[in-house]
Amino acid sequence: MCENEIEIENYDKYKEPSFQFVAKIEEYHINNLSYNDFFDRFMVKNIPVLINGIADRWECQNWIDSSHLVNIEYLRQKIDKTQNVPIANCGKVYYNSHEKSEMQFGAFVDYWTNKMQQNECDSTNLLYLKDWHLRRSQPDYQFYTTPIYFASDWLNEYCVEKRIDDYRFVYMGPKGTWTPFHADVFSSFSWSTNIVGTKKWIFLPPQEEDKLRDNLGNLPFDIDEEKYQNLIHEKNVRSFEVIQRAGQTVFVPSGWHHQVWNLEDTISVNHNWFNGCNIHCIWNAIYAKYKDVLREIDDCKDMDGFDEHCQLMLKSDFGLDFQMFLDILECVATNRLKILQMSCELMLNESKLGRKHSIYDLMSIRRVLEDFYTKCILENLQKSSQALILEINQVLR
Ligand SMILES: O=C(O)CCC(=O)C(=O)O
Ligand SMILES: [Fe+2]
Repeated sequence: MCENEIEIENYDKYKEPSFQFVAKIEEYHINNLSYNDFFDRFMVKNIPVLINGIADRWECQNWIDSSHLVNIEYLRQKIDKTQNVPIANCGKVYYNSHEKSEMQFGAFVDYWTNKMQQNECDSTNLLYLKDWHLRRSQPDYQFYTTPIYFASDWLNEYCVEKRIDDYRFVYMGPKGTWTPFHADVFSSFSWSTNIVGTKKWIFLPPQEEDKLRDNLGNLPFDIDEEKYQNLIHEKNVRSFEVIQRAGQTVFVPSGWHHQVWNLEDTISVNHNWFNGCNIHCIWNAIYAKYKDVLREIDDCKDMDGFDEHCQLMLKSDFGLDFQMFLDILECVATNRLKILQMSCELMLNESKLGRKHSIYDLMSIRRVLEDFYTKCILENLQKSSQALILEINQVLR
């Protein structure tokens, strides 16, 4: 196996998705955690882990000054100040998130500099620059590389190949900024590396969040509120606290709800992503959302084009519809089939995807396609999924 190969030792042992109860969140250094170990102990089992040493050689180490604080001057030099960036106001609620707006990066940096200079910490209406596509907006500025553990990333593989919006972000927030209680988009994984500063995370394993729902089924916005802290106690809600310091990376598994606070001025790099280990979670989440749409517009089910209309609603509510889900699987499967059939190499960032990993990926795609085929009532998509299953069968058998 070459040094930069993303490879697993065995694919047969992962025939069915497996989950495991966790007692605590473990911590590793990259020198003691191979790709296969990460895959086997955390990614397949959908368990969080804290990893040290990932960012040691990243260019964005320059974003830290000699006092271990944010190096604002360096940011001003490197980053285009006129670009518009997404801003959340942590003091204002809009539906189930913070109120969003945009401002120029230069104006945000001025705001942050003023905040740092104030002795009195006024924590009302704090502004948080989040979900910022800096990598895409300044592609020549290579401030980090995707860690090998997270390189099997079908979402960004597809988005980059098709040149559509990716899910690679930077977060910058003054001390006191925070992200409300949520699970990630599409039920995807995320990873987050702290460049500078400290974050506090509270994690709930999947389904534990149900104990916090109100009569209408709504989840809390802020689990710090006294009533939720009491509920967590009374209902014995399992939760884990993780303190993430500069240089540490958190792996956030699928469907684990979490809330996050910046305990200091903090900058992180985050990706949302999925792959063969959690593709069934993505499909289950799309399908559940589709069922919600069906229930919502049940009274129109006899109208012409009802199925297409459901898909439109799914795309606008959830961000993914059946067609796009199948497109992603087709794109990823085609890349893996080329590796196995034509001995092509597939480079994912700087790492080569191994043969056994490619087989594992195709097995996961086939498993989810079989379910897709039985549940999808759109004839053209049924046909395409069946054709892809046959193509995979020819190579895997
Ligand atoms: O750092 C934050 O404020 C939120 C990060 C997050 O929710 C994630 O990476 O999934
Ligand atoms: Fe998240």
